[in-house]
Amino acid sequence: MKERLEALKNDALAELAGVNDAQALGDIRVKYLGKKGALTEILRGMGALSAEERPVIGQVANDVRGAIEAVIEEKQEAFQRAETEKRLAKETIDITLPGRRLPEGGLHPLTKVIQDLEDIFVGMGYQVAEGPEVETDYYNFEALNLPKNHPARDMQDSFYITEDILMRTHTSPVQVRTMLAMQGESPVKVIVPGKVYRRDDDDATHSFQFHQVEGIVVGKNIRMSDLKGTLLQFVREMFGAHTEIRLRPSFFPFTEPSVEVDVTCIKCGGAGCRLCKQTGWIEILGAGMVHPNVLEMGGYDPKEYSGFAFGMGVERIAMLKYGVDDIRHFYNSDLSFLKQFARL
Ligand code: FA5
Repeated sequence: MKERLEALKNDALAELAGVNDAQALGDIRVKYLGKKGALTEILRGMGALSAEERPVIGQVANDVRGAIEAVIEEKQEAFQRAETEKRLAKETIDITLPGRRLPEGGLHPLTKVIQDLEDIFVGMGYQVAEGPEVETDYYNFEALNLPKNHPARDMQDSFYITEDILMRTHTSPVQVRTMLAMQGESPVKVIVPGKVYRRDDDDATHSFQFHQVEGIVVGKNIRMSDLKGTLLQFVREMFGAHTEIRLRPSFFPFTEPSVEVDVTCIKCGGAGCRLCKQTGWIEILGAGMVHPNVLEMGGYDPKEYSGFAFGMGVERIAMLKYGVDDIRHFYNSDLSFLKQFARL
């Protein structure tokens, strides 16, 4: 039996010497040491041995198993090492190559302008609020002193969802919403950025969906000069310290008096150019003193409180600030356009 075991060992080692892949190694392990392998087969005959012989043969069998296993293990490690080396050689990184720039995102110019606007007004003590884009006829028009069939409704044609629900045409509905939320507390000092919708021309300066920022201040002794000072401060922070403003009389049903506000032309500084149609001024927003009816609908007694409000088109501000000549650039998702703003 001892000879058979020695012979098995020699066979196994001879076979192992010629092996050069992991698969063949596994096969040899099964063939010689597996449950149905050659070694088990021989050891089945142990029962026939005498009590003295059994431990001796047992020892030999263990030695044979140990010797075969040692070679298998050694070979396995060698295969693994070779495999790792092959992989490392394949994955070698040339650290002398220049780095590859990862694609870098940036904020959309309209987002940037809205953030700038918020920073400026928060710096003046305003809070930032929001309102629904799907609005009731009441807040969008009636609470703003625009009863049904009022001719001024024609200035803001809208997309209706039902007779009484529409996509808001401006951010002004948040004026009364804000006043009601403040429940008579003062001062109210809020700006409201957001999307608005109009059935309007689709051209270089008009879109059916655009952004506005509304501002509303209500308190005691709020005057037109406060509105003017606030807007002057705003345009100087937005467009530069030398910017001037001009207030022209206008009409909005929800403010009285109402004004259109112009800034000195960003391009020519007021001298006159094509952008400002040789006037030196560019209109940027509508504003005025909150109409007494609107104050009342917001729960503020117009005999005690007064206020101002303004509403500007964000696209208009962005076009002026960045010299963009067509509003549609903002919506086309053209990366070569948008990338210019990524690092501003
Ligand atoms: C209003 O929407 C008033 N709610 C503003 C207001 C608020 C007045 C508070 C008084 C007090 P107007 O319709 O003029 O006003 O629009 C304001 C700005 O939105 C315009 O100056 C313009 O910059 C922008 N705007 C208007 N229509 C469009 C459009 N179709 N596409 C892009 N921007 C537009």
